[in-house]
Amino acid sequence: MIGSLFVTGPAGTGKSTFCGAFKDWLIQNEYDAIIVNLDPGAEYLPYEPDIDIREFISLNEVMSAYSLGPNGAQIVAADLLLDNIEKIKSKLELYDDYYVIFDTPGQIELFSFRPGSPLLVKSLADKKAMIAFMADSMISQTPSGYVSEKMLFGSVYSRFYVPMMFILNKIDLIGDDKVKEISDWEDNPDLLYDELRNENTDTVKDYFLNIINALKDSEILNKIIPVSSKDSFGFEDVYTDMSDFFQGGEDTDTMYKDD
Ligand SMILES: Nc1nc2c(ncn2[C@@H]2O[C@H](COP(=O)(O)OP(=O)(O)OP(=O)(O)O)[C@@H](O)[C@H]2O)c(=O)[nH]1
Ligand SMILES: [Mg+2]
Repeated sequence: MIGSLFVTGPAGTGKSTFCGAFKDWLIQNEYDAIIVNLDPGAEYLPYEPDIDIREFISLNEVMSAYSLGPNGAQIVAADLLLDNIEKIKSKLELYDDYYVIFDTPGQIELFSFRPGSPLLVKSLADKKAMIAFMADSMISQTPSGYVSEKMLFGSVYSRFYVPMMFILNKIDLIGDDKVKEISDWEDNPDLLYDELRNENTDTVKDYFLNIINALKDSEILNKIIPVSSKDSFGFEDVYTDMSDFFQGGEDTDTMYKDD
C-alpha cells in the first residue's frame, strides 16, 4: 500500500458514504484505491468493498456461538478483528501501489476504544497509517458542539498517536457562512472562547473554557477539512493532506498528474 486512511467518527457521521465517494474520486483522478470494510455488523454499505471482514466474521454466528444479543456480539466481533489480521494482510498484499481506505464499525467505541485497535492499526499499516475523523457539521455548528467534537478527536488521537485529519462532513447541510464561522474558530480560538462563554450564559462552563485554552497550544486545534461526501466536495484537500504525509507532498496536484 502507498498509505492507509482509517475512517472513524461517531455513528452516522457519514464514514461509509465518505469511503465510497472518496474512493470514486481517487479513481477518477487516476489514483489506485481500495476499500476494506472492517465493520462486521454492516448490513448495507454504499460501496462494493474490495476486502470485507464479513467474509471472516459473521455477526449472527457470533450471537449464537457466544449467546449474545446484537450489542454484545458487536463488541465480541470488534475484538475478533485482531484474530483476522493475517487474513486481511494476505489480501492486502495484492495492492502494493494502492491507497487503502478502511471503513470502521458504526459506533466509534467499537474501533477507537477497544483495547486491540491500536495493535490492529499498527499491524495492518504501521507507519503508513493515518486516521480521518469524521465530525458532524450539524453538531459542530455551536461552540459547545464544536468543542465536544474536538475533545472526541483528541480522545481518538490519544488511543493511536498517528497523524489525523479532522473532517467536517455533510457541510451541504449547513451552508458556506457556517463553514466559514467554524473555520474561523479553528484559526482563532479566542473567538471560540468568547462565543462559548456567551452560549447559554447561565451555565457554568469553566471546564470547557479551560479545555479551549489547553487545545490552543496543542495540535488538536490545527486544521479542519470541510467535506460534503454527497457532493464530492473537499476531496482534493483530503488527498493533499494524505499525500503530504505519505509522500512528502509529491504528486499532490491531481489536475496535472500525468503531465
Ligand atoms: N447531506 C449529507 N448526508 C450525508 C453525507 N454523507 C453521508 N450522509 C448521509 O448520512 C447517513 C449516514 O451515512 P453513513 O455513510 O451510513 O454513515 P456512517 O458513519 O458510516 O454510519 P454507521 O456506520 O451506521 O455509524 C446516510 O443517510 C447518508 O446518506 C453528506 O455529505 N451530506
Ligand atoms: Mg458505516
